[in-house]
Amino acid sequence: MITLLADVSKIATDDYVGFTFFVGCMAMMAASAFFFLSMNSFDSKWKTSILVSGLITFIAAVHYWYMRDYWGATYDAETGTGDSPVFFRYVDWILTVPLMCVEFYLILKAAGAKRSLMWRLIILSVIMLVTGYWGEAVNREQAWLWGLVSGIAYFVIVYDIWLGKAKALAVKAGGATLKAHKTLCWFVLVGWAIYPIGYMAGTPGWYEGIFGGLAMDVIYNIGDAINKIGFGLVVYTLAVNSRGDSATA
Ligand SMILES: *C/C=C(C)/C=C/C=C(C)/C=C/C1=C(C)CCCC1(C)C
Repeated sequence: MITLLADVSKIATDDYVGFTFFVGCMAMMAASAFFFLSMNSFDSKWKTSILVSGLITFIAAVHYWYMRDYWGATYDAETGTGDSPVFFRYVDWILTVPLMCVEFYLILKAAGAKRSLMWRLIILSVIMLVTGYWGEAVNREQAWLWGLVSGIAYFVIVYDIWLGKAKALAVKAGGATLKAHKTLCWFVLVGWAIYPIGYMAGTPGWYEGIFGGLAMDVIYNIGDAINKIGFGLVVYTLAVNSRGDSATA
């Protein structure tokens, strides 16, 4: 018992990064179980969407497991700091954010969404993340420039779903799909905007005076919990609300 406990890395009571990694990991696991177990109660039209929701939180749960460990292993109790698991963070995002783009495509497929719409969003999200990684991990002296390029890709995504083709398809679909699309759009506009704040808190630049005192990883962890679990729940709600539609159709 005592040797077992000795192997468990402790989390200091004021280590908010470690705490949010730990809670984030549990929340992602619980959400995955929820999505996977409820999947089969929907007809095939929605099954894939719920599966993708579960995959997003599951991939995050595995990465949070590693990130929690990485932070714990590098944590220095005296200074109250550790190393940010930048690599695991971006591997997680590069897998899960494109899957969120797939979700947009899946809910709009019935209204006639084409694969090209999905690939456009995926490519934009990859540009957004690769340039973000470059600024955060490789070329930190010019983090502001990479962040700007990343931000432009982000705004094109926002434009596409709010005002572009995706919007037109959602209007065409109407009903529960339009409502769900709108909610997902708000997640991307407001929920995703949390990440650039984390980025500015964790990289050097003119913005240091504004965001420099904040803990980048806490901001990212809050963003992930809201966006990954929240996004999945919107899709789940859409599937539940559409049950009646298919029964009467
Ligand atoms: C589950 C993970 C999600 C939804 C991650 C989303 C990440 C972003 C929207 C990141 C955006 C960034 C910018 C817009 C500029 C600065 C660099 C990034 C990569 C933090």
